[in-house]
Amino acid sequence: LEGYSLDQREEDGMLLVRSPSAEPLRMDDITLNIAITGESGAGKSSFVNAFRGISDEGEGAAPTGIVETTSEVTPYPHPEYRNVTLWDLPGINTTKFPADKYLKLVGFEKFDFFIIVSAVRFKENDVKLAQEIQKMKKKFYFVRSKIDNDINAERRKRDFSEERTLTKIRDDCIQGERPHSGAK
Ligand SMILES: Nc1nc2c(ncn2[C@@H]2O[C@H](COP(=O)(O)OP(=O)(O)O)[C@@H](O)[C@H]2O)c(=O)[nH]1
Ligand SMILES: [Mg+2]
Repeated sequence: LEGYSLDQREEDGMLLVRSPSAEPLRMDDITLNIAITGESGAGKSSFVNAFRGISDEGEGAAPTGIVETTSEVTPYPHPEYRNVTLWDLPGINTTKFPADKYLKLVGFEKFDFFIIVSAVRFKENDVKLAQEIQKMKKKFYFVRSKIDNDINAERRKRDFSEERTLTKIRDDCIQGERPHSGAK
């Protein structure tokens, strides 16, 4: 948001977005529907819970687990920003939701943008989905999950460096996002 400024109102902590010229825009007048997507087991539901600041066992938490737990599109309101809703989507590689029909089946129109979660790199299914999202003139962000597992696995190596491991993971994700790579 170039030229815009953010102000926090003292009385209630509400964020006000001030456009360069016009009246301030109240953050709670804008509804945001964020779709959380990715392969089954990637950590979508865990991400939803983390984003909402609740534990996986907390009241109203999105169910998480080692088997696919989400077969419906489920809304989770943000506890603080009432206008923000996170939508926990089904895994993209499940037979019930083949990649080419996925966006239609989940009702993509209602989402403002997508967050694609992956526990590895930006894989074939993610690339396909990202392309479909772009075709629908929507935006996506990529979130790499389970970094803690990778760090722990690498830690055993003699020349271990957390910094280097993180850089490697980051580069690998960026590489996967480029067209023609990874999308065989
Ligand atoms: N170590 C670790 N485990 C995670 C992370 N995110 C998710 N998991 C675990 O991975 C499994 C699948 O997560 P879930 O959120 O249910 O994946 P979903 O199928 O994409 O919704 C669960 O056992 C989670 O506890 C993470 O960042 N680190
Ligand atoms: Mg899930």
